[in-house]
Amino acid sequence: MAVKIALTGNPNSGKTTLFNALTGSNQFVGNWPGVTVEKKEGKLKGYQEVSIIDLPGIYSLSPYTLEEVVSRNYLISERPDAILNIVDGTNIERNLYLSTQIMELGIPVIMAVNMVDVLEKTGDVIHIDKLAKKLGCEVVTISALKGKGIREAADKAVKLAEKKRAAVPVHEFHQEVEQAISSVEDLLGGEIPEEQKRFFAIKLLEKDEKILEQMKAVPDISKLIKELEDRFDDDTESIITNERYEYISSILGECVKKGRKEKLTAS
Ligand code: BGO
Repeated sequence: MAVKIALTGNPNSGKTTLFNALTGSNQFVGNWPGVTVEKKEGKLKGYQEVSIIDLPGIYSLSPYTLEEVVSRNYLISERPDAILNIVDGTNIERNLYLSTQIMELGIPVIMAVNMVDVLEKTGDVIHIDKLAKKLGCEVVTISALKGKGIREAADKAVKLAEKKRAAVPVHEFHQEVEQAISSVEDLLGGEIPEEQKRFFAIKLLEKDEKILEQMKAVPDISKLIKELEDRFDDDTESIITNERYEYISSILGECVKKGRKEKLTAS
């Protein structure tokens, strides 16, 4: 049976380097339908039936740029069998912002912390076991440039895709935000698959207009939004963003130890 694995990550996280290493010359390059954003797909070396889709590099699943729209629509509508989320280990704080959102899509996720060769030089240490626990997904380290760990990462992504067990986010927002999320989930009809309900509920609370446009039946959640905004004295989009950053800080505090050596550039 054909398996699709999507590569996601921030721009400059090493996605292209990893994609090229995993697929070799077995690539098809074109454009995503209707837009001039490059679409790259390839067969995973060593597997007959596994395709890797290199999604455009993005910082968030709140779609402001064309790249974010393309990546998000693919993840919501096409539903790859697994996501290989590549993270620049030298810039982990910024990269984790996207990762926390990817965990909410109800798709199996494996995280590959890239640039481990640079981390070895700077002396920074990322405790991947702790990171895996804090995020709720498997985490591996790789150097896409040196080819280190990439085979193992790909093999694990294939296994995950075959198991079809969606990532279960361990992150919980503030209790009152969680209550609002679950109230919105209850209002979502059968149009939204069960495993995507959390993602849609969060996006509705964030007043994400593109999600509203994509839904046939939109529940009225204005009262829930107003209650949260009054309680936190902030708009819901900021409440959720702030909570993500708090969560990321707690992850960094526990999982990342900065080395003493000067940070080197990726080369
Ligand atoms: C340049 N280790 C190191 N050290 N570098 C890496 C690794 C790794 O594991 N993986 C990727 N890079 P992309 P996106 C460059 O191009 O794959 C480097 O945007 C340069 N170019 O080589 O393009 C990779 O697809 C001149 O670096 O990322 C590339 O996600 C000087 O990270 C950069 C220094 O990788 C981005 C680097 C002319």
